[in-house]
Amino acid sequence: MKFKKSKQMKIYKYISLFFVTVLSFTLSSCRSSDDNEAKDTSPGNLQIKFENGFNNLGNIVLGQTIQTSTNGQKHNFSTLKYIVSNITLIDENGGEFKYNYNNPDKGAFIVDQAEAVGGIIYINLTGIPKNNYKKVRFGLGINQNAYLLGQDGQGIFWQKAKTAGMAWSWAAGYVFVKLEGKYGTGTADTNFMNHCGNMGDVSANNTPDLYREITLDLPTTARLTQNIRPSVHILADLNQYLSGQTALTLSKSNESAMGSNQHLVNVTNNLTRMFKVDHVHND
Ligand SMILES: [Cu+2]
Repeated sequence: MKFKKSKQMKIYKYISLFFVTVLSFTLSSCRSSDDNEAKDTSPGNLQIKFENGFNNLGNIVLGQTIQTSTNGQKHNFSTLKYIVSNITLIDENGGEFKYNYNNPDKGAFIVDQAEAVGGIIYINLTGIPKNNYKKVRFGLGINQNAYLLGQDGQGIFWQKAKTAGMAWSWAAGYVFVKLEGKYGTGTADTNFMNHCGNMGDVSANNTPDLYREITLDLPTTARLTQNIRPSVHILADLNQYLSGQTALTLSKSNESAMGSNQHLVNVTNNLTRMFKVDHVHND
C-alpha cells in the first residue's frame, strides 16, 4: 500500500514535471520568436557593387586595358559611365520592393569607372524592408515616365548628371551610357565616342526608347535585416559592347555617335546582357 502510493506520487511528479517542461518550452519559444519579430521588422540597408571588366582580362583600367573584339578591333576605354535607376528587389515569394521608382533625385545613380575604388563602384541604399531577396532588377538609363516629370521633378539628379557629363540639353535629356576611348586594327589609336540616350520625349519625337530594365538572379539569397546589410556584387562584362549578341565594328560612320541611332540601339541591347550577380555578401 505504501509502496503503491509512493509510486503513484512518483508518476504524478513525472507527469507534472513533463507539463511544466512543455509549458515553459512553449512559452520561451513564443517569447523568443516575438522578440525576434519585434526587432527585425525595422528596415535595413543594402549595398550594390558594380565591377566593370572584360571577363577574360579582369578589371578595366581607363586608358590602359586593351581588348580585341570578335571582329578583330583593338579598343580601350578612357570614359566608361552609365546611369542606373529604379532598383527593385524581389523576394522569395515574388513580392517587389521598388526603391524610389521613377524618382531620379533619390533613386538614380551614376556608375563611373573613374570613381572605382579597387575596381568597384559602390551604391548604398537605405530604408529597405527586412526580407529575403532572390533577385534584383534595375534600369539602365532613365525611364520615360521619370523624364516626363520635367526638369523641376528631378532638379538634383539633373544637376548631378550635367556635372558628370551625363546629360545634354533638357530637350535631349540624359546620356544613359557614355563610352569613349580609342580603337584600331593594329593599334588602338583612333578616337571613338558612343553616347547612348533617348532624344527627349520618344513618343513625341518618334525615336527609339533606349531605357532598359535588367533582372538578375542572386546566386545566394540576400538576407536583409536591421543588422545584416547584404552586398550584391555585380560584374559587368564590357566584352558585350562590341562582341555581344550583335557583333559591332567601329568605323568612321559610328565612331562619333550620340543619341539613339541604330548603332546605339545595338550597343544598348548588347550592354543589357553584360550584367550578372557574381556573389552576395550577407554581413
Ligand atoms: Cu564581392
